[in-house]
Amino acid sequence: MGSKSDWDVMRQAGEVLTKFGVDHECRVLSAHRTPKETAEYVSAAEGRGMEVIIAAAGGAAHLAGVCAAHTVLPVLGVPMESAALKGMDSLLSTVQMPAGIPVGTLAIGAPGARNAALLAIAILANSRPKLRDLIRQFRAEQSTKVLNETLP
Ligand code: RP5
Repeated sequence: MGSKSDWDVMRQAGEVLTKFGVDHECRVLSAHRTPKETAEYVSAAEGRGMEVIIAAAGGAAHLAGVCAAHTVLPVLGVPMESAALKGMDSLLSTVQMPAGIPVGTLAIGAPGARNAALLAIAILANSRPKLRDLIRQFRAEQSTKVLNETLP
């Protein structure tokens, strides 16, 4: 994520990955404030065995695009909600990538954080049948919870 101020939201992505037993690491790296370190980290990711990168940033949110420019791993972008423009700035600057360098952009804020983790898990599940079973189990539990809702 681009700033520690993103952590309260992005910790939810980590919680989902942990729930599914997916190894991951969380770092603060900024496209603007630490451009060299960001490029180095992402360039080394594939060699370190990483398979998916989730990049979250707010405002002029260039982090996911910069990550995607430095790796051929799938990059999932999470636009953080911003004070000034409620995350519309983050959304547009994450999603509007030029053809040739894709970023899979999720929803603004917490739903995007959680779904980025779930989408990363779905990507990993292509080669891990046990993870796919866990996704099915998660969906079934989610459906049951909705169907059992009671209203006052
Ligand atoms: C972005 O600027 C970060 O991803 C964060 O969402 C936003 C504000 O950062 P701080 O000023 O709170 O560090 O780079």
